[in-house]
Amino acid sequence: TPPKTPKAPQGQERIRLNQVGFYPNAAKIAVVVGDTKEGRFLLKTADQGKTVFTGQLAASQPTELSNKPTRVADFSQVSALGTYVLEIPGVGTSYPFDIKPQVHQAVAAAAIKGFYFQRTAVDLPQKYAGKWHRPAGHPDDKVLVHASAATPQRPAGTVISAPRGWYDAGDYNKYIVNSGITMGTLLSAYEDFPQYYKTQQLNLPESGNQVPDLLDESLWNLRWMLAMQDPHDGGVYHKLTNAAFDGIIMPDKATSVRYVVQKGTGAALNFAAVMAQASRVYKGFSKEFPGLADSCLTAATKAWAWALKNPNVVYDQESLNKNFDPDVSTGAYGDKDFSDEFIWAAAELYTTTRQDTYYTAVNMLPDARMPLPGWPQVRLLGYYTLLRHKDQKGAAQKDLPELRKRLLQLADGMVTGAASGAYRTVMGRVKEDYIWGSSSVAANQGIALVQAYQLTNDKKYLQAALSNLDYLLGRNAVGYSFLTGFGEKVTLHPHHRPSMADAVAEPVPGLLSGGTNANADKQDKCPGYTATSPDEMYLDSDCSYAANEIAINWNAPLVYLSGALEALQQQ
Ligand code: 9MR
Repeated sequence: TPPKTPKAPQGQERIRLNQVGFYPNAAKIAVVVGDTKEGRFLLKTADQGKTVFTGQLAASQPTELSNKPTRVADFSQVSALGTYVLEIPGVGTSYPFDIKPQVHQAVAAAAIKGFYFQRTAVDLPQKYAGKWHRPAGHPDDKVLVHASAATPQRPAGTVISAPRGWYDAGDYNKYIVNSGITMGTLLSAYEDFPQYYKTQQLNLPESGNQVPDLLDESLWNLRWMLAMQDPHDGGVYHKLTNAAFDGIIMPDKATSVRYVVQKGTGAALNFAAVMAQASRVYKGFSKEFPGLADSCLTAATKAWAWALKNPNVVYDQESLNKNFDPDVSTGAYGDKDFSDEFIWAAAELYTTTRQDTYYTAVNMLPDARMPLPGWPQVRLLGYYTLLRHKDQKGAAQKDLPELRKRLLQLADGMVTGAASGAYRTVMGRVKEDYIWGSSSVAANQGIALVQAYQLTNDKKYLQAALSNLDYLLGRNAVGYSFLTGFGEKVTLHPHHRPSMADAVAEPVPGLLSGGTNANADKQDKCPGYTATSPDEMYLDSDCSYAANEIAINWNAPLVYLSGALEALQQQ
């Protein structure tokens, strides 16, 4: 039974900080929530309690959404390496944290390894998966074409094979739209920081080949995506799914019939964008993967052609269920506006092929908005790609100054916000940030800031990006680190079937909880929410699927943000 009255956070719970730690030469901030006297704070070594620094708590404004008093402990000037705690007389002592170079190296690695744990169709042996080893689930080598996807060449009930790929989230289905932004983000991490990823070691089965582990892992999903295209017409199935969600069982115990369902414009364009980018990226590894880059490009152009012919095929699960059997009740990812998917796919195809026709086929700058990326909104993925390849001659050149200006405006707004917010983070000052999967909002804001840094070399953007990694690892209104395996007050009970059904106490590591969600209590109705404001609507319970699920499109921007900060910190 849930507690009736919310317990006021005590002692160390009131001290909000990145529970992993800080780079020696970067900002180091903790925020104390609740009434606190002005006064000293002490930085002490964690093992011996030796005081290495004394500072004054600074007055700050109340938290934006819950109106709680705060004070700030800024110990940025400390750069001596070590493991420390922060002691605040009258409040308590913080969780321990490190000050050291490469302090987020393990975070960056675990965030990608998290994808390995989501692999379908393969055993995860102990050698790579440690105590979370498990037998293969969902081989997906005998998948039925659902009635909604029937064609003369592939009538309903046709058996196709589409193995591999990652489980989308806490459920066991595979969705093309959500794989789109996920793969785009991971491949972009590689395109922006190839040197960093060439040295990263993840202990994957493929580790040791000549390919960066990030690209080995991404290939697991890329190969599945390729199988989701109907070779007869170039269209792409929206998802590969059960009719209904599996129960809370291990993958190998989940053996319901699997379907590919209706083709759609969203799936085709996400697919085209990913395949075009993958063609560019994997071309560098044609010795290891002969023919792959060409296959990807062919697949991309076919999906693009399908989308031009079918520019507005929405995936509408309700009407699908009215017209076809069996009913499908799994995740919908039912976007209705494809203008941004057209922009993204055009940008990737143009960049890979250097053909202007892709660029000029689409209204690339329909308005001045710069919407933060999320699964239904991928416009900025296209803009990032155009700016990343800004030296490429062609039709985009005339627009680049404008795109650069807009991106820097977006980033400048974030920098200003971080400086003035109660938690000194970009994330979380307005309730609109606390959507389903808000952790990905924080991470995607961070990516926008890293892009701005790449264009300008201005460190203020990097600092603001780092503030959002601090948010994800504990400096937030609920004081949680949302990354399983990292921190002391950390997500322990994600809505994630393997973590719930296995016999291991700890959840699978390296998975990012969706995090605080203003409407989670109404959406999942899990008992136990005590929040009175949007920034506090989080519950570390495995029934809170609206605030505590994990998902590939949330892990991917964490991969990018943590990897980028690590890569750039080393420079
Ligand atoms: O991330 C999705 C979020 O934006 C939607 O509001 C929500 C409800 O439709 O669905 C989320 O995606 C879920 C998907 O539908 C099924 N797999 C789990 C995903 C994360 O919760």
